Amino acid sequence: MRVLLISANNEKKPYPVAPLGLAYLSGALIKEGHDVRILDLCFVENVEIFLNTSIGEFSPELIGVSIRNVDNLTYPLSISYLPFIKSVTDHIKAITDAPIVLGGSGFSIFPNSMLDYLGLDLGVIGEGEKAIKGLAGGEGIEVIPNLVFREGNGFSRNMIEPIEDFGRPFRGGIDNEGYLKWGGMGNIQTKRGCPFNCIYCTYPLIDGRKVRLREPDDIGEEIGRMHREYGIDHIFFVDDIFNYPVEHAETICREMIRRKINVRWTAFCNPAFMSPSLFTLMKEAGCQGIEFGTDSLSEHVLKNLGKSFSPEDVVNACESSGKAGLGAAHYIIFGGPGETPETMKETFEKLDRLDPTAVIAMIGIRVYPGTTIEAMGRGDGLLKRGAVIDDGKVNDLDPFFYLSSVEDPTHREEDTLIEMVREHAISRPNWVVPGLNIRSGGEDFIKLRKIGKRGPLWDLLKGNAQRF
Ligand code: B12
Ligand code: SF4
Repeated sequence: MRVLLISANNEKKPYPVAPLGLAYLSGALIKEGHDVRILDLCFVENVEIFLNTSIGEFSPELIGVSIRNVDNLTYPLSISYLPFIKSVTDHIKAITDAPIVLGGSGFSIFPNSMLDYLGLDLGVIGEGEKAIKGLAGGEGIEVIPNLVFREGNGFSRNMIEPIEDFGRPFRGGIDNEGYLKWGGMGNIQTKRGCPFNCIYCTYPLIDGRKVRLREPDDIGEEIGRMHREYGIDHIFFVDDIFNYPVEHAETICREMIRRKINVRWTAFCNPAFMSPSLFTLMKEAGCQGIEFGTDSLSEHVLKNLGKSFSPEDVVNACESSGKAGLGAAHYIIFGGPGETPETMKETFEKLDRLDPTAVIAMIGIRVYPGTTIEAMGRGDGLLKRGAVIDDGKVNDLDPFFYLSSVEDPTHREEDTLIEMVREHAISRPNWVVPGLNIRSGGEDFIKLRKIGKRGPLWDLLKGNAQRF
């Protein structure tokens, strides 16, 4: 069957991200003998003309649309990507009768609301390989795993089946050169699933709770090929947590060292699972810097967020990365349950002492359906609305943020927290606050990309803050 896979993501910050999910689907479909093409809208200027020409030439029998980002998770500067995505699916509907199936991480968080908003009938929740093969192979809708479809006035969902062997992505349909040119990093996955229960997180809902590991040898082979075949010399490990289980991460590093793979790389790590040998191995294997999902340095707030580590774990991880010669960026969330001026000051002071390469501070927590914080936020009346989607309804597609009332007699409740973050961040060159537009972009950002600076820009922050 002729299957057209469309990536509807055109966000280029912090850098453009190649549609790895579609590369996985392509790999699975090609193996079954299907004729597959990827249409990536990331660098396209006139989307309608591009869709007309590509759909006209290929005459697809099935169209899959990948929805990665729904909004930018940022408050108060909240952006929704949905109006653009709707313009894409509306146009596809207008020019072809081929069935359309939605999928992707963004779609999987809100399947029913998204199908309603886009006026479509069929989608896949979570991992898409089995489902897309089933649809392309003509299997009946009721037996295909992970499917959600319109039935009567509502939707039906089939069982979610975790995939044990998720195969290899086929990258030949992606404009790898374009991504490199615009500063992107090649993306690679070493596992799927996260077993933890942080109260706001969607990752276990998207990837499942069961951790499934890939063979380190296979990962080394894939990185080698990405480098040889496409010149990819910067990569991002897209795993929810790269260093869990820690032995797996260590073996991957050893494999990269053994193969003498010359790429620079970055990954999300959990401060609790860093071993002394992992820091050294990561450095030797080409790691440029670690992104820690630190969230807070207050014991009280970390506990309320359901985190699996303590402030001491963060301090140790940060100090050890420095000693190993690795950069470290800490993602911090202000305004979670139990946040007060005192817990904020505790986080500020500890971060000042640690002085990491970068601190990326978010204000408020984007509330997603199916997470623990959703129920808490509605109960506490602490939800603030971000970007407004103009569809005449308020539902979970509208970005809502949990923001604790941090009280202070001289400010309005909401302003206190924002002002405290602004005052602290503005004078610290290693702080980025996307929600307040503090060092999160600018002209120099674009210039650096144009002259070929790849990978994260946070590693340039120290000593260069005036550029951002
Ligand atoms: C790694 C990651 C990043 C890295 C990417 C690095 C890189 N070079 O790739 C970085 C840190 C740069 C990043 C940035 C952002 N990210 Co991010 N990121 C992730 C993460 C953890 C993994 C994504 C991934 O690659 N997964 C692996 C691939 C193989 O899986 P997949 O794409 O989901 O595809 C599978 C299925 O979804 C499905 N599928 C996919 N497409 C389709 C299509 C069809 C038709 C079908 C049937 C199935 C299907 O099948 C695939 C194979 O099983 C996810 C969370 C998560 N666990 O998914 C968030 C996530 C995708 N990010 C998110 C967001 C919002 C962002 C940012 C906008 C944040 C910001 N303000 O900067 C930016 C946008 C960047 C951009 N240019 O688009 C959100 C998106 C949802 C939402 N809330 O809008 C997620 C889901 C996190 C969340 N909070 O819930 N991100
Ligand atoms: S925040 Fe990290 S550890 Fe917690 S559930 Fe999400 S992916 Fe897992």
